[in-house]
Amino acid sequence: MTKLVAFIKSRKFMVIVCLGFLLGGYTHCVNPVATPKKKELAMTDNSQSNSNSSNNSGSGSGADSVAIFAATLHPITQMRCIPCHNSFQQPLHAVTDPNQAHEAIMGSFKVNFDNVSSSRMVAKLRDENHNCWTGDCNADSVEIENAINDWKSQMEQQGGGGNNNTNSNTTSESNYLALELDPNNAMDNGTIGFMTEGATLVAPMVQGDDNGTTYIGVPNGNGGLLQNNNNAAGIGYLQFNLSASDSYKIYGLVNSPTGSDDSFHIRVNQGAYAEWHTGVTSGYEWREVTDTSAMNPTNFFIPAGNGHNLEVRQREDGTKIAKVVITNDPNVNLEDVSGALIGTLTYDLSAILGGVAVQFQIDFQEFDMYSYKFSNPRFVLNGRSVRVKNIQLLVNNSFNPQHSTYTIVDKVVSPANPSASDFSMIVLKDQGLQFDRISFAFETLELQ
Ligand SMILES: [Ca+2]
Ligand SMILES: [Ca+2]
Repeated sequence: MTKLVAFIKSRKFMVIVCLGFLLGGYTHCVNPVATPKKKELAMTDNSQSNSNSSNNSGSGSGADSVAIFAATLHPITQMRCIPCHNSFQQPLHAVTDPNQAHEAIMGSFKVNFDNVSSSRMVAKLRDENHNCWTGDCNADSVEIENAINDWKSQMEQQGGGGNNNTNSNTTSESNYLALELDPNNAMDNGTIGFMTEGATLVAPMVQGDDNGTTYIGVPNGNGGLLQNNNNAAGIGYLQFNLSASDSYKIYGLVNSPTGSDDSFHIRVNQGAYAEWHTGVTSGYEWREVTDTSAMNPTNFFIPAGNGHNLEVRQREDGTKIAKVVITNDPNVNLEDVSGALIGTLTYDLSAILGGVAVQFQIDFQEFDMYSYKFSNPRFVLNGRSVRVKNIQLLVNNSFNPQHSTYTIVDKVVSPANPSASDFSMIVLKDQGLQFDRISFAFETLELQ
């Protein structure tokens, strides 16, 4: 009881102190240092599902993350952060309800159990002097770090987070993710974009680098201007897939410094060439593929299917092209077209399901330099139905409770409805595409 009184007293004291801060300078509560946008992006895809999972989001099998949080970090945020993070300053990790506070932290990736000292909750104090309460930001950051470490170790004791997953309902690991990406499978909603650096080249077409922009082109001094039947021409061939038959526009990100370095011959699937005069650019600029020096608008009919071929052929040497967008969208925003490749991971579950041939599949792509995006988790069921509950995604055999989107799955999947979840999940990279492998653990996986 005395502890509680002391706690309440100290809280009151802190509120008064902090109100003083507030009156002294309102901006104190407004995060003066922008948190990394990339990481914050990660909230958006998780928030919806997390809102349904307040009781167990973040908990591993058997571990109650909320209860442990309520006894470790939450008392500190409640005492130290209430003036701001209880009401108007996101994330609301100081609210009274431990479920809500827990979700605020997990949903916005403020703790990193894989590397506790790099957690935003710690770094904000240690590195950015964010509203320290003792005047010694380093000491305050250590107090937070110790609480998170305590939280983590209690989770591990209860069989939750941390390394060394021992769940017997665990798949084998995928190949390294870089090897699972499908080079012929770019995002496609009527628009695809790709770098030209994947082109198959015929000399004197070469690949080069302009201050970080990789391009293909024929260097000046290789014939000047060539007609489209000239066998000396340098060529780049690019493969692509499209999911819809349609009439497409093609755009290129080109660098055409002079009137003698501003044209290509372009064709698709061995069709007629368009004599594409890009016009002179200032550095790299997006230009629509047109035909003749009159720059007539040109459409390319391309059927649905894989293995289409775009030929970029020398006309004037010295013309460079770095990216291509092919689209049927008249309002396409060329800067926003993702060239990200997607891959599909497939796991054989027969060893878990007594030899019955059932597979689990999930799509992924590199989302940004910090993270992957996983989507469309689903089962290939061979006519069976399977009860599935609490799907944990493991990166290099380690479950990070922040990756909780699919932990709330609790359903029977059937051939008519094989999807495990409609939500996407942003997953923090561990060692990167070249080294990360993914496996999955299921709390429940049973044939019906
Ligand atoms: Ca020209
Ligand atoms: Ca030239």
